[in-house]
Amino acid sequence: MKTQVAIIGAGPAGLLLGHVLRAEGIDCVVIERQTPDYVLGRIRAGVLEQGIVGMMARLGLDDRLKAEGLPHDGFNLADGERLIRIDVAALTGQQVVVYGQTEITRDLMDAAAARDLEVIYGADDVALHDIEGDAPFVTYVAHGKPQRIDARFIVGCDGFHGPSRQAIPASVARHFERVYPFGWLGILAEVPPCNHELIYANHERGFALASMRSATRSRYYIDVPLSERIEDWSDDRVWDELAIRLGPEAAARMTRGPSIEKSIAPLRSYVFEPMRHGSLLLCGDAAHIVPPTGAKGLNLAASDVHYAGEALVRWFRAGDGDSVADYSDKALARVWKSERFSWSLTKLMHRFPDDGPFERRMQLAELDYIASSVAAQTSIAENYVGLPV
Ligand code: RFL
Ligand code: PHB
Repeated sequence: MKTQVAIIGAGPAGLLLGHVLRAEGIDCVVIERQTPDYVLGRIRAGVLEQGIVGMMARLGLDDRLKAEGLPHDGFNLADGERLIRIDVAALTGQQVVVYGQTEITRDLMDAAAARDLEVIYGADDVALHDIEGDAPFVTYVAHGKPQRIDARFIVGCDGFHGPSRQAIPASVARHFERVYPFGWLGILAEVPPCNHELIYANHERGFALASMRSATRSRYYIDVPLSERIEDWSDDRVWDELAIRLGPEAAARMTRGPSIEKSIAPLRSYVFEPMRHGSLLLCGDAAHIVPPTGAKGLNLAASDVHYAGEALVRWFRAGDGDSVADYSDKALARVWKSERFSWSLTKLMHRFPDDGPFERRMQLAELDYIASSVAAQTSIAENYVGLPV
């Protein structure tokens, strides 16, 4: 098979890029290892910046997002005693939208056939070849048979564990990484949220986040040591811990219920440079990971897709090679700022095993400063709604 752009991975980054390119009349094929149900079974992000909301609108794929997404004017930081509200709308003139990554992925998936976007699911042994030349190709195995797709560009949207990043030679690769000594235990339940806006809490006993998917579905997280096993966390134990960490006010309004999903995700900050090598571009988690504090991962994947889409459209329309050459620097400038925000909010809101009373006082002093300073709140708010693309 021959195409203009071969996209590896049908997560949100790969599907969004596929739609962006098809809307411009560029041929592309998306190659995914898993089945559609498996991809939709991964419960992840929940908070959308205006950037991805605008992209879905420009594609004409935002009917459900407009109907079901929950616009939020602010969110709260809690220090164990009080809620510090960050009035995002008043401070920036913008909102964020609470709408699950699963729903975005479903919207993109459902529209693929009608937009003539081909997505191949169940592709095994995906491998990239000749990425340094101008005729790269992808091989994979489908139903036991070897397959090959020739393309002008390959875009790796295959997440942190995919093969695309590995295809870039070690001689040009640079890795920047911080692994955190805890993970987030997440629980999804068919119960109304305890608060109409998100609460990120830093309690003596650790971090907690109250989030939601709808008026009847809640998403909560607590941080746990990496040594914890999910089997040791009954639903009751999770609810008890949430009630303590979120504080009495939220606990009084918290409705408990059986978990629909419960899992522990490790936290990591990671950046790979460069994000382009030869005819291969990387987008999303394939190139970088942020800890989920601040809700930047999916949004960063969308801004990469914006830059990559723009560069590829210029290349195919006008033969403009500079835009592809500049992709990595342009994307990385935004990536590093999101990395900084996610890392600083993670440091502010979590207890690290080596922290003593001094570090605790530093966190409380910073939270107190934020509570009293419009300048500090503005800085947090403008990062939370998303820096300009
Ligand atoms: P994905 O979603 O990992 O998709 C990659 C796709 O590539 C496929 N793949 C392959 N396909 C072919 N061949 C191979 N060999 C392949 N290997 C992998 C995979 O099957 C998959 O379908 O990456 P993408 O598209 O870059 O999207 C990134 C986002 O998923 C991620 O950044 C966010 O989920 C992060 N994140 C959050 N981001 C936000 O913006 N807001 C949030 O509120 C938020 N909350 C979160 C999060 C991530 C979390 N976890 C579990 C890490 C909360 C959590 C708990
Ligand atoms: C979520 O609802 O899953 C969520 C919300 C905010 C975050 C991370 C995850 O920072």
